[in-house]
Amino acid sequence: MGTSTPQWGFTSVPVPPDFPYPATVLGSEPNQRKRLWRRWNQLSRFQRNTCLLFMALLITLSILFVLPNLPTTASLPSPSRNEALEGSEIVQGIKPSLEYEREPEGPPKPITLSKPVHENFRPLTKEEEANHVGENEKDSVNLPRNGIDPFSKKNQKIVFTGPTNHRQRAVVDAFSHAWQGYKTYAWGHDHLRPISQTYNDWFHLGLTIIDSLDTMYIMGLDKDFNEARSWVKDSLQFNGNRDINLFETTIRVLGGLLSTYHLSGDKLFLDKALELGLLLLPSFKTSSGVPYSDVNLGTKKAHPPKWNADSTTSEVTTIQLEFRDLSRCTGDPTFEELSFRVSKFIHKLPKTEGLVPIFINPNTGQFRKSTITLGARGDSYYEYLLKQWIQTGRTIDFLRDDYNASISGVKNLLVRHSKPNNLLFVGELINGMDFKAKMDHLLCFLPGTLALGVHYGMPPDHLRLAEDLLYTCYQTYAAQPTHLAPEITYFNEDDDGDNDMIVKPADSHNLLRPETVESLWYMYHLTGNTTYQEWGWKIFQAFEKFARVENGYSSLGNVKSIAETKLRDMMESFFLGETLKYFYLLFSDDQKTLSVDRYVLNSEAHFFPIHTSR
Ligand code: DMJ
Repeated sequence: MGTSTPQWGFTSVPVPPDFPYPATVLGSEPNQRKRLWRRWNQLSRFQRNTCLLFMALLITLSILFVLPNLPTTASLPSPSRNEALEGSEIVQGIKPSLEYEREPEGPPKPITLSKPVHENFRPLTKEEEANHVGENEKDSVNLPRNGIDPFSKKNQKIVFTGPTNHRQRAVVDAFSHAWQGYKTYAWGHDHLRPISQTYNDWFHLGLTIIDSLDTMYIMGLDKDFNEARSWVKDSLQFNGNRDINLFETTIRVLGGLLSTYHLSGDKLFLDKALELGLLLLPSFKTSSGVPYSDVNLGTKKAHPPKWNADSTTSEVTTIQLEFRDLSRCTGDPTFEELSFRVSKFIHKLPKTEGLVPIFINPNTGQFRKSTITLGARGDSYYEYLLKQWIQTGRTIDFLRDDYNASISGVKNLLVRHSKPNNLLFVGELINGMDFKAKMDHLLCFLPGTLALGVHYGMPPDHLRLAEDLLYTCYQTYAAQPTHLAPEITYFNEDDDGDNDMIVKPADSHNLLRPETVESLWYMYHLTGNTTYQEWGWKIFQAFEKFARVENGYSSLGNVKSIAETKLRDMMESFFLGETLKYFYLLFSDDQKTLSVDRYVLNSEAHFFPIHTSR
C-alpha cells in the first residue's frame, strides 16, 4: 500500500517576535529575510503605521469574505482522521464519508449529485490498486451523510414513462407474458403453474400481484397496475385461519405494499400495509423478543415451524427495513421498536468473526450450533446490517461495525479459490467449524451488497471481492449448456480435478431466482461497466430460451442439459417482483431516478426511501 504523509498547514521558519507578516510570506533564505528586516527598519513611523493599518484591513476583509466560503472543520480531514482512513480513502473515485464516526448535526442536507453515480465510480486498474490511488479521486462524489426522502412533499409522484431501449422492451414483453399467464390461470392466487395451467397457494395472499405492483409501476404498465390495484382494494384479505411465514410475508407483501405506496403516493397501499403489519405483531410475543417464524392470521397466535423449534437467523433479521418504514409512515413506533429490538439483541450475541449460525431459539434467544453460511438461512442477516444502516441515514454505528466485522469474517474463513482456474467462491462452515466448498445461488446477492457498501464508504477491497465473486456467479450460468445457473454449486479444491465447478443432480434446478441479476445491476449502477449489462443480457436470453413457456415462465429441474430441462411447472412471485425488475433496471438508460442514493431496496427488490435519522 503506497502511503504519503499529508502536508497540513504551512512550513514554519523562525521570525523576529514582533514581525508583522505571516511566516508564509517570508523567503526561506536568511539573506532575504535580513534584507526585508532592514527595509522595515528604514521606514518612517508613519509609513510603518500605514502598513500595519493596511494589514489589519486585509485581515478583517479576509475574515468577512473568505473564511465563510472555506470548508467547515467538520469536512476538513485532520491529520489523525486522514491516517485512520489511509488505505480506505480512495474507493474507485468515491471517498468514504469523512463524518464516518460522527452523529449527524442539524437538519439533513439534500443530495446534489452533479453526475450519475456511476460516472464517479469505476473499478481500479491493477496499477492503481497496487498503489491505492484512483485517478478520478479528484472528482469524486462526496456523499452527504443523510439521504433524502423523495416524498417529502406530500403525495409527490415519480412519473415512469416505460422502456427506452430494445433490451428494456424485451424485459417488459417478458413481464407481460408472465402476467398474462398469471391473470388467466392464477389470478388472486400466490403463484402460477404455467404448464398445468393452474395455481399454487402458499399463504393465500395473492403474492404474485403484490410482489409485481412496483415492477409494473416502474415499467409504466398502467393498465395492469390499475387492475392489480383494484384487486388489492376489493379482494385482498388478511384475515382467515391460516399460517403465514413472518419473513416471507414481510419482504414480499408488506415490502410490496410500502414500496408501491412510496412510488405512487397512493394511500390505499399504506392502509393495507398497516392492516397487515398489525396482524404480524403477535410473532414477537416470545420470551427473548426474537420472533417465531410463523403466525396464524386468524387466531393471531405465533409459533415455530412444525419441523423445527428454532427460528431462522436470516428471517428474524430481515424484517427491520419494512417494519421501520411502516412506523415512519404511520407514526406508530411499535413496528420499528419490536423489530429493531431483535437486531440490537443479536448484536450482543457472541459470533465467529462477525459470522452467525443459521438458527436461533426464540425462547432462549441463543444461537443453535449450526451452519455458518451467506447462502440459505444466513444471507440477508448480512444484507440488512448494511441496508438498515443506510436506511437510518448512517447514524447507527453498530450496524456498520457488525457488517464490516462480518465481511472480514467472510474473507478470513469462507473465501477460497477453486482449481484449476482460480475462481473465487464463498463456502460454508458446517456446525460453525468444518469448511465445505459449497455455494448457493442465493449467495450471489453478496457482490451487489458489497458494492453498495463501498459506495457508502466501506473498505475499498470489498469491491475487489465483489468483482471476483460476481465473475464466479456469472460462471455458474455460463458454464452450463442452458446458460442458466443451478441452485447449488460445489467447487473443486484438488490439484487433480479438471472442473472448477461440480453440480450434483439434486442441485441442478433453477428457480428463476434474482440474486445474480441483482448484483449485476448494483455493479453496473455503481461502476458504469457495461460488461455487467452484457452478462445480464446473456442470462436474460437464456431465460427466454429455456424458461419461457406458452403461459408464462417455468422453473427448471435441470440446467445441465438442453434436451432435458425438466420443467418444474412453477413461477414464483419473485420472478416478477425481483428478477424481471432487476433486468429492467440493469438495462435502464436512467440510473438516476431509482438511484441507491435515494432508495434502499429490501430483500425482495422493493423500494424504501432513505430516512434521515435513526
Ligand atoms: C426472495 O424471496 C428474496 O430475495 C429472499 O431474500 C431470498 N429468496 C428469494 C429469491 O431467491
